[in-house]
Amino acid sequence: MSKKILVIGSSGQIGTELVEGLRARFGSENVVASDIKEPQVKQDGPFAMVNAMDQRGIERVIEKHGITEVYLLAALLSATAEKDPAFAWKLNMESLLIILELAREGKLKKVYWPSSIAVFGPTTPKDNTPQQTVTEPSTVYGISKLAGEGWCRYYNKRYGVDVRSIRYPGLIGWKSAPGGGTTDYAVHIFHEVMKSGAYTSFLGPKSTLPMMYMPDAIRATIDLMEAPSEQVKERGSYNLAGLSFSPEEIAVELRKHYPDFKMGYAPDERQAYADSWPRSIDDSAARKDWGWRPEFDLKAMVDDMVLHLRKKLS
Ligand code: AKB
Repeated sequence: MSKKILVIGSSGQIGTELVEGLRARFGSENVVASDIKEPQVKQDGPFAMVNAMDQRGIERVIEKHGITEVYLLAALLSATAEKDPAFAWKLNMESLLIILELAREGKLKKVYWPSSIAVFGPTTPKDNTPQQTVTEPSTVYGISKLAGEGWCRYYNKRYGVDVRSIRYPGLIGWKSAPGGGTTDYAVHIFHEVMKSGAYTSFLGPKSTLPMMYMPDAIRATIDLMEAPSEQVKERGSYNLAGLSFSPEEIAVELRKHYPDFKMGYAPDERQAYADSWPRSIDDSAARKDWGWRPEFDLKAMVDDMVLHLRKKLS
């Protein structure tokens, strides 16, 4: 049977770029995008309007297209989830359990599900945070991701489900808009510098967080899914590091392109979530098991973002 991929939550920040990356690699007709909202950018290839909690609807799409692999991206992120914790838990957990069950029943060969640095909490070591360490998350988003990692490990161990996962840091890209995360400031800042030359950050100047440029994140995701099964030793979720910076540091880098750029600070409730997360991540397990290496450092990421976003906005 040939590879047929379904991306659930394809219209969000990661989905928009992942669908493009998967279609470039495996052919447009072999990647079905699905969401409850229309895609952010027009894409060639099949699209299905389906809710990630609608088990029958998902089964119908899987049967209709002969799907063999699912990338489940639908979720409420940290800031949005805190506004409705009960719904965040329901969406983030139900959608995962539906897909894991379908895989257990043999209807899918492989599953990808993203976790996050939000599984860590204030009691976790902040620098070079290890793969295995204290995980006491303080957001409902982090609680749901930690529980999800447990379910992935369980379905793999008990039923042999081939599920793979990455703990994403904050993701930065120019093709799609972020949706409701604490790390979103690192995308907003680019749009605002180009529109108005000024930005007020909702995180304080010294809030260093682990981040990653989207091309690295998409490559990591597809590489992990394509790695031979025996190399994927971590069946909860892999730590992944790209770069780490604070609002103050990205402002310095942006001033190399926009010398008059004005940065202000008005920390809000998201500051507490950021304060509970690591500053940097130890990703040696991903490097050793399936050969992960990031390509973009802060300067390379800012240069590339400015180049592409400038073109896009003009
Ligand atoms: C968020 O800020 O909620 C996300 C994440 C770190 O998973 N970008």
